[in-house]
Amino acid sequence: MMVIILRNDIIEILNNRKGEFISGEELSYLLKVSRTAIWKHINILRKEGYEIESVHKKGYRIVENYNSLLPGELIGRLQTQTIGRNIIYFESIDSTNDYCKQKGNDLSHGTVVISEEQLLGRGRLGRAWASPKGEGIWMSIFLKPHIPPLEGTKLTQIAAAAVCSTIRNVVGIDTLIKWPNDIVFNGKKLCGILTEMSAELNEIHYLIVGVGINVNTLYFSEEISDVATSIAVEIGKTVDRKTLVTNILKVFEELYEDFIIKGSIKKTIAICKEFSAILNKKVNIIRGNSIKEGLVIDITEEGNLLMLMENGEKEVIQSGEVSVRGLNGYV
Ligand code: BTX
Repeated sequence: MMVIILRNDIIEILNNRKGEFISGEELSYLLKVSRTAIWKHINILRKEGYEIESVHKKGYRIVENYNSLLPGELIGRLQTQTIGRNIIYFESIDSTNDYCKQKGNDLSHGTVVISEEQLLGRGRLGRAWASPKGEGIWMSIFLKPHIPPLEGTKLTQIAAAAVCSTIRNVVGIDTLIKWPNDIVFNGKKLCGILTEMSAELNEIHYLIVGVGINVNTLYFSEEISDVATSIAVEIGKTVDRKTLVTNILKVFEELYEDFIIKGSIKKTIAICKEFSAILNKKVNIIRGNSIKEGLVIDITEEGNLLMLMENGEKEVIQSGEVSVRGLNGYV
């Protein structure tokens, strides 16, 4: 652990004085370790993906890595207390949610696992989630909330509210939330959320909120090109993923604390309603082989859908196993 802290400190110093060379001697003085130790850790940081120049008699200088989500690039911009204060980064992994599951309680609350690509990214019900290298945000937030397991689905609503409002604020496009777990724009999917948990009947061991956002992807495979879009496709230019990640985590933490500490999900539900893609619309509710049509009349304080069904009866729909489709296509 100490060595990781030391490497984070090296990155912080180099980042704070970007463009400047800092001698090995100064780093060794500031961090109270030998120059050889500094040199050793600089080499490890390079292997992790940081671009650090070294020039004889001048020292070390970090090269801005605009395209990466390396922890050292994120930590300095984070404005959270706990969420994302520990970031585990991969260039490539099967699935960030699976990594969290494998590590389970070894991870600390608030840890964020992030990867440049996922080889086996997953959606709900065993569906695949395309996660091409460097093009999106593929991350999992690991949490240990003291709430009843049935309340766990509210974390999906919190994440959806955080992602949707952040994209609106940072990028300026009118994204909408397609209950329960997608963020859409122009009827296509920009982001999907997969919440999974390990729990007993009345206690959550841990909960994983997986968030996949298509940020700079320009081409989608044929299978998903009808349903998928990205921020870059929609606005015609690439977007800095770091700004998005750090802002999403900030809003997520605010809404999460409202829920866990103050016991209030009101703000989250208000966002989910304000930016809902399906409120006051007719949709099909698909559960296995059954399809039912109805009008969405509310999103309840519990985060469920209140529907007026074709037979005139009102029905509360919980997220779990249902898919929601617009009558003419995806939304
Ligand atoms: P979902 O089941 O609602 O959506 C999956 C469906 O979305 C697929 O069947 C396909 O049609 C479509 N799809 C696949 N890839 C994409 C994409 N990149 N963009 C838009 N549509 C797509 C949504 O599940 C939940 C996705 C969560 C992904 C995150 S990424 C980090 C974490 N790790 C992991 O393995 N999953 C989560």
